[in-house]
Amino acid sequence: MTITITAFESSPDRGRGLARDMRVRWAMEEVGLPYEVRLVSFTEMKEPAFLKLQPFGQIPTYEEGNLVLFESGAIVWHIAQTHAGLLPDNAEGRARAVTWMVGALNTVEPPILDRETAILLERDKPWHTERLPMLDERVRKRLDQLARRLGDAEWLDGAFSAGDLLMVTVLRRLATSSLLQDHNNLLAYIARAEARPAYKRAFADQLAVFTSRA
Ligand SMILES: N[C@@H](CCC(=O)N[C@@H](CS)C(=O)NCC(=O)O)C(=O)O
Repeated sequence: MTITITAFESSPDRGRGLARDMRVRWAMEEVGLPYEVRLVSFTEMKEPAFLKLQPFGQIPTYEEGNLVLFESGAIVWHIAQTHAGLLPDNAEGRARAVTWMVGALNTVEPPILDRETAILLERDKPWHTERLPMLDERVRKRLDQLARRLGDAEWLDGAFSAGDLLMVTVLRRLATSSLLQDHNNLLAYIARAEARPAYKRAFADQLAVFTSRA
């Protein structure tokens, strides 16, 4: 059955792989599933036909026959649950991997997104320069905690899992900031993930959308 996901027709990140279709593409590549991509414009994403797939008017979506999913974390979880390669075989290991998936999206990503939103959309506010150090500090705190837990390990809990996949996509949002520089183990963790053949294929595919239109 054909699986179709959606991605930006014109990605605001200019192909740096920060849009959330990257998570889904990477998961599909890790488990070796073929998929098609339907590119959507910002206008289309807010129209009724798209809102039937994704009530918030955002990418990515996932269609597999009658099954329609949204939320990148839920999509990655579905892929990981239905195909080997992204979750451990044993129940406890799977539960721990899911814990890291939720931790990435629920605990580490929010302060990173708050900071990103402030930089992108709130520069003209009178309180912007006062607020930014506080937002930086919140991100720093999470990075310190994560770096301490990761230590010298290769991945967060044993073998590479969907938890690492989501965590790395979250951390990559900080690539243009200096916040990761204090943590060589996090930088090495991201580099290890980016060296995976599945990551490289997914990255190249999302970049091709941008370069083919540039
Ligand atoms: N929590 C959602 C967030 C989806 C999201 O924010 N998508 C962005 C692209 S990465 C988007 O479509 N932004 C356009 C918009 O919100 O109008 C998920 O993980 O799928």
